[in-house]
Amino acid sequence: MKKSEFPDPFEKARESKGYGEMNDQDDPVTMLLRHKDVRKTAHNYKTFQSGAAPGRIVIPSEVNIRDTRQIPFEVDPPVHKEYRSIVEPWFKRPLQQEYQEKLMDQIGKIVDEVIQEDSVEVVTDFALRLQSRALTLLLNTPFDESEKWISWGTHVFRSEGEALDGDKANILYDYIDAQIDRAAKSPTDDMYSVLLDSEFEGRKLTKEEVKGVMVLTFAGGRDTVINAVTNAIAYLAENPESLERLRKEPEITGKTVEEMIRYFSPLTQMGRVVTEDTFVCEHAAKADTRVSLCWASANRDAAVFENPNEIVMDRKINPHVGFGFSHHNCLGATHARQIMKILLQTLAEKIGSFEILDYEENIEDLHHFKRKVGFHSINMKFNPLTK
Ligand code: HEM
Ligand code: EMZ
Repeated sequence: MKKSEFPDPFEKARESKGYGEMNDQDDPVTMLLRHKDVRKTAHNYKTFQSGAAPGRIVIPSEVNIRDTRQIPFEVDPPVHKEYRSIVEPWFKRPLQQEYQEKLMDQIGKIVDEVIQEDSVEVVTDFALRLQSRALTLLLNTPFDESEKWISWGTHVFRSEGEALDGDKANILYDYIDAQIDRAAKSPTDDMYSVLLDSEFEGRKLTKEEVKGVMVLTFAGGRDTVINAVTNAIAYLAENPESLERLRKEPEITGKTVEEMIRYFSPLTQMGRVVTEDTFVCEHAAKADTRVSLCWASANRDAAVFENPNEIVMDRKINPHVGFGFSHHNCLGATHARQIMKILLQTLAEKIGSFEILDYEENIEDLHHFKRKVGFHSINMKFNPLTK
């Protein structure tokens, strides 16, 4: 099997019964595996809520390491809409040309930094660096802050062994608290200051609410982006004809980005808490238990996608749910899409070929399902394009 191949562990369960089951810290999860059910359930916030105890809809559950409610992720309509409309314009800034030019500059520099090296560990030396530097644009904070974020490693809540790590989480919480205090004392035009000055139902957002938005911005856009970037590079390394195609047909880049998000599905699933006894796929789901919307499985559903296990770079119709579905759809998607688009274009422009030297896969253990989400590490060589 190719190193950039990501098998679908859900196929059998999806086709036979439509759901899977997993245990997570004694709080079991019924996983919805079909595209249709995932979309329907994402809509139905009354029966399947996000606004449960902070951390509970995340799998693995973060209830033991987090009290702060992430906003707007862990609230339901109608209040979700109020919060979302406050933050939405800020998250659309990546559409601005100036933002894209800065991102292009950052990504061009990172490629130039690694192109001469004998061996590059893509997760840490490329993807984490790129993600952290790009985040300074989204937050509108000084570039040098990225050095600190890089030192935190790929996941802000998990240590290298993948276990949830409360001490590590506290580093992020303390950092964000300090940044909020700083912005409250002397505001700038960064995201903290803009949020502190925002109006919610006729009052300013509280520090705790601002913290909720900021923790989400740091946590939600971290390993997802890192895996998307790393997996895309691994794919191009093993499929040089695809790199060549991006060079010749740059107009398909947007479609290729969507297809990579579908195929890699960097966020496997997200939970909801059941508010009343109900059924999912003819399976009883009791009040106060959890279901999950398994984006990764929905994205391989053969009822919706032809050749679901292949990357079709210019796939015409692509209703993937890699960025979620319905009102909670990913706010960071504009930023993530720009990163991926500029990355693919920059690689096509500068790189002739890649060599994969060695690697260690990152396999998520979902009890009955084992899912490859990316790499713990992957050493590669980037060879320049000679014209
Ligand atoms: C929500 C995936 C990058 C911030 C979501 C959801 C998914 C997702 C599936 C829906 C969650 C749900 O319904 O409960 C991804 C993927 C990414 C990515 C695959 C990268 C390839 C980012 C980035 C940021 C971000 C870069 C910000 C820095 C958010 C926020 C929400 C969200 C704030 C919550 C929106 C709401 O509740 O209204 N993301 N995400 N994400 N994501 Fe992302
Ligand atoms: C949460 C989540 C957000 C969670 C949209 O997804 O991403 C996860 O990686 C974090 O651990 O806290 O932010």
